[in-house]
Amino acid sequence: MPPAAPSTPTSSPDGILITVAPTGAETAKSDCPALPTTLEELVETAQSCEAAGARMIHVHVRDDEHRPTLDLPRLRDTVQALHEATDLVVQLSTGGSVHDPLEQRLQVLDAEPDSCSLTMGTTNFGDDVFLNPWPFITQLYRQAQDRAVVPEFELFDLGHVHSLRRLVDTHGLPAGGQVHVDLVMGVPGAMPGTTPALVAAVAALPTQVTSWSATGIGRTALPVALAALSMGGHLRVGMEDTLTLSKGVPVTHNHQLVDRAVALAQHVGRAPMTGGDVRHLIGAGPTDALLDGAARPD
Ligand code: KMH
Ligand code: ZN
Repeated sequence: MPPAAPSTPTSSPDGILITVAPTGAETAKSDCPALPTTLEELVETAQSCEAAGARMIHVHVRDDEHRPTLDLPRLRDTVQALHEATDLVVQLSTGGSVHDPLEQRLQVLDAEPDSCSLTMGTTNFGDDVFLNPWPFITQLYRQAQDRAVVPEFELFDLGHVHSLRRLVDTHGLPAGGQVHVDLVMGVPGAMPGTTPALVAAVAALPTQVTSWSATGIGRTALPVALAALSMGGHLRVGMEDTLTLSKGVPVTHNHQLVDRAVALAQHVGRAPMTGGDVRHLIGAGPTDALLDGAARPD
């Protein structure tokens, strides 16, 4: 099968990459029992979301008390379990929670994920500050290049878009040669989840960007998804970002958000990409399972 054409900021690809972010670090299990926080719940979620059309999973890990953790053995076990149970591209969060120290966030790559998130600047995050100083960004980026882990650049603000340009101009392309970004919109304190903000951010993307997705937090999830689809973007959905399907209707399983994204994409003639095409799109190498020819068919 030929590799998928990358979706540049101006093209409208036939396929869609749907990433699921099922857990996050900000919601308490006690407030939302449907949140997948155990390894068993996460694996079941990954399998259902893959069956629904997701091809990448953005992972935050929780401890036995359901609190966010960057414990390395737990991260390793999670990556391994997800690779064994699915063909999803496994992306570990290096953002962690707003309370995680930078040193621990730098160790995430030791768990050998396919991909890692990499936020391109500090941002206000509700009442908190999500800290991403430039030396941290560059150290994490160089590490990802050295270890052939494909970064997904998380852009919460227009300034982050310009920082990405600075990073790639200074330090070159990521492993795999592709530049995939996710525009995270609607965080209180960062760029709003609106069509004009998305248009401005996409217009400012550096030329090195080969694909982009968008995520709307909370009630901006649907407007951002519709705007992104109309502009040829890919989508990230999941309970990390939104806990309701509509006003007063809670999400009870992440696959509902994937189902909705697939249905919306179908309206504009776009079907979920194959796992192989997604790996070409973002420059991620095949998993061991794919190399062995042991993977499930796309
Ligand atoms: N939990 C947020 C503070 C990421 O995963 O890289 C950061 C976040 C971004 O979720
Ligand atoms: Zn995250």
